[in-house]
Amino acid sequence: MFPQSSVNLRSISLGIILILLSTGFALGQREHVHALDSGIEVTAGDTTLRVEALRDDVLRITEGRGSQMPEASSWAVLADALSARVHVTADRAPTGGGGFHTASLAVVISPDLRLTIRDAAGQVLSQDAAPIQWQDRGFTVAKVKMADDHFFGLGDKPGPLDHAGMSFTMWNTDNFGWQESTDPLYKSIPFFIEFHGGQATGTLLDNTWRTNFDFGHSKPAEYAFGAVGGPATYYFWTGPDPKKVVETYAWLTGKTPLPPMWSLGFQQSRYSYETEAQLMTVANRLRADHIPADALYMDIDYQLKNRPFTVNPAAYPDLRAMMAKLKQDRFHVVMITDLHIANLPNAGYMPYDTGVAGDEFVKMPDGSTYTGKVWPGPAVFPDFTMARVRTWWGGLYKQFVADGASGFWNDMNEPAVFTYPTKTMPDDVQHRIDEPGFARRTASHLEIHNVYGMENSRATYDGVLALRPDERPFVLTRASYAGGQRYSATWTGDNSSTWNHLRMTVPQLENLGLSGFALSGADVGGFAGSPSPELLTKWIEVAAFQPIDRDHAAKGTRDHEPWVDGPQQEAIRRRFIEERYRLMPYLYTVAEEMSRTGLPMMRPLFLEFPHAAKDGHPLDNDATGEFMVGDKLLVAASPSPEEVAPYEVHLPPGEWFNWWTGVSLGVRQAAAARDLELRDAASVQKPLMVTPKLEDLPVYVRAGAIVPIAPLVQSTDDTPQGPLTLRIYVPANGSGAACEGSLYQDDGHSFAFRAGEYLRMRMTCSVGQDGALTVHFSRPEGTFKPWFSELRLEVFGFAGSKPQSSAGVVTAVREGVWSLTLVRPTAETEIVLR
Ligand code: NBV
Repeated sequence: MFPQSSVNLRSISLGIILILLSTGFALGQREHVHALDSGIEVTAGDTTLRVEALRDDVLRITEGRGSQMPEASSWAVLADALSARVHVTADRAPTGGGGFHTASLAVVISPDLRLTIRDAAGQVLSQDAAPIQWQDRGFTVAKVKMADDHFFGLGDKPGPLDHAGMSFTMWNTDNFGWQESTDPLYKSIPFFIEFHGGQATGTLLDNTWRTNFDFGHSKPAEYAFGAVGGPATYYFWTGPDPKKVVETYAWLTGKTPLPPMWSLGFQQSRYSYETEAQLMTVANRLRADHIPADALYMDIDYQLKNRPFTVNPAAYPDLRAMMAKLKQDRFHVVMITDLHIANLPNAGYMPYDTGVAGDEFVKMPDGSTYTGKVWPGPAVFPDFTMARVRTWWGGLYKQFVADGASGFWNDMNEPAVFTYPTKTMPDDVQHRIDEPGFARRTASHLEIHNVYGMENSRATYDGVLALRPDERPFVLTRASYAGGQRYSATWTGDNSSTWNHLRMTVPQLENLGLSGFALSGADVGGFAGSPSPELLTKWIEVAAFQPIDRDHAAKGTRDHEPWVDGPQQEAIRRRFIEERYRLMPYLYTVAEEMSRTGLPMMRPLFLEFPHAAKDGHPLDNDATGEFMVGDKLLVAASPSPEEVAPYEVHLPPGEWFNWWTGVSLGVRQAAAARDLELRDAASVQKPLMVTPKLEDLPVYVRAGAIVPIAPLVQSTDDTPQGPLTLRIYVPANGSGAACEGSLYQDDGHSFAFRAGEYLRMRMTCSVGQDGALTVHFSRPEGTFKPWFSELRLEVFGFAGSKPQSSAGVVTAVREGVWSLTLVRPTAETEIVLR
């Protein structure tokens, strides 16, 4: 299977010495090869390259200069993954260097330390274009790039979904009013997916310093990544299925925990609802106008002089009483808590006083506490890379948690600093590290900057969890690093109220989802500027299908709430928010899958359909406004939402139903190659043409899908009245056709699900030779008793006329759609319609 022959580890030393003598000298350098039980280490010149197999399909690659190899520590990679190793089989490298293989990968290191990685079939997955280049304290790793290589991931980078031909920097930056070409932004997620011909690999450059990525921008036939300092350590793995790549990234860096269900509801925010009266007016209007909503946000103006963890009593006189009222009205309140603690000695300001007493703040090299100007004026900054500082920070939430706040919002944690020219702390600020796997030491801000925000959100998550151990915390962070999804949801920061920003939400949230941040949103309506009525309406429509649906606006902009612009606009907006709530059983089921597998809720098409196009290109490159919600729904927003001309909708091969009408579009073929000539050929599928309308958003559902929906509620805290509906989309291809779906439910807020208090139902259906439709329910899992006692099946695409069932009365909903209501199955059950 592999090109190299396998040999006993011990017997290769003589061969290697001979090879060393012949090739090492020829290259003017001497190599040393050490076969390791789980990999190999080769030294040539002043560089050592070590490749270790953590799993058959996952490699850890480290390069060191001189005798120094970086410490095996990580802020991103979980301890279990970090210490995982599998045994490998050493291979003789005929021209020197060395190699090994596992069941899925073969590694060859050339005498000059170029690394080549192949899959089990011998296909090259990754090949160094040159040996590592060391520069000053930094390095660059360059790989061979193929013309049809596509690149995804890298967190919140704006611009097209596919990063091919572009280059990026990672340095967490507060970029108010960022645009499509702005780089860097708030987060550093140095992970990317390389995709070609339907197959994918993953690479995580686990380096917290300023890093850079170049996907054929400077050299079309190379892609490269590097850093200005820190370890040359990266992980490489194969899918080859792109979903598997994302799941393996989650194995390395962790998953988004199951969020409280309310955080999937509609969220209303503004910078700022300045008084309790204002906030209550918004809450009351949402209810009076029957716009479903779950969360309200309190931005910085609730505080006294912008001091974190204070409340301005003139603005919010009785927080606890207000929260209690809102809770009764089924609202959850999220409070902002910035990390810059006002530098306020002798003023009775608790966060400062306890922080100084406990030595919690970062310092300058001379030992003085670092002070920078932010919202409260001069401020000091917690040293979040120390466990005990995070515990202290977490304790600051005690009062707000006791008052009844449901979630917390960590803003400005790049960290943003106003006065310093770099808009952040000086490079030489000292951070103390106290973290398993790391030597206890101080590190400069250059090393810690990119993880500072993640450690802030970690402190918040852990702190709130400790204060309320039975509730799932909800934390929203602006800055983060790889792995930050373990602690927090995120949003895309200060976007703008423009059509282009609405369009950009799709690729940006998709890339965030691929990069672990499966629970992400963009400010609905745009933060900076004021959206036109039409822009706000369209944005509310699209965001109704995105993971976090939060309407937010900057100071000084016009109102953004769904009711502004009059009843016609409001009616459209309400209809889409209502659809989100009807879909909540599906969304929550998808969220649970996310928490278990790491797969994002919002997915690019290539993740579900890697082989959709004949030439292997990702379908998303043709269909830039389209995204999947879970694996069943496809939302086809306009790729240029400001235009009135019809746009192309590219559906992946197979049969699709219109979600709104339930009508099948028929079976579609594999998509065209990007080549226009081929595209016009009769054998390939032409895209659908859709004429945009303000009140419509095309949504399609895959044939074979079973999608659970619920009766409308105004808050996820409400109990839906009536049966849960399962929409069943029977494929047209007759007998043997199958469908499947599942439903996950639990109490929506606690950890009781871990003790088995959940409900999981799996459903399948099939069409028999006689045309009968059998719906099969496997035995429900878990002990949770859901709100519904009845199930309503709604069957689309069933060919039979006037079907009947022994399970109950089948009625026509409308032409071609049948319904049947039955008692919720508590054991394995089969229902037949014929
Ligand atoms: O806290 C105020 C804002 C907040 O509304 C926004 O969402 C953050 O991204 N914050 C930035 C600070 C001021 C921005 C101008």
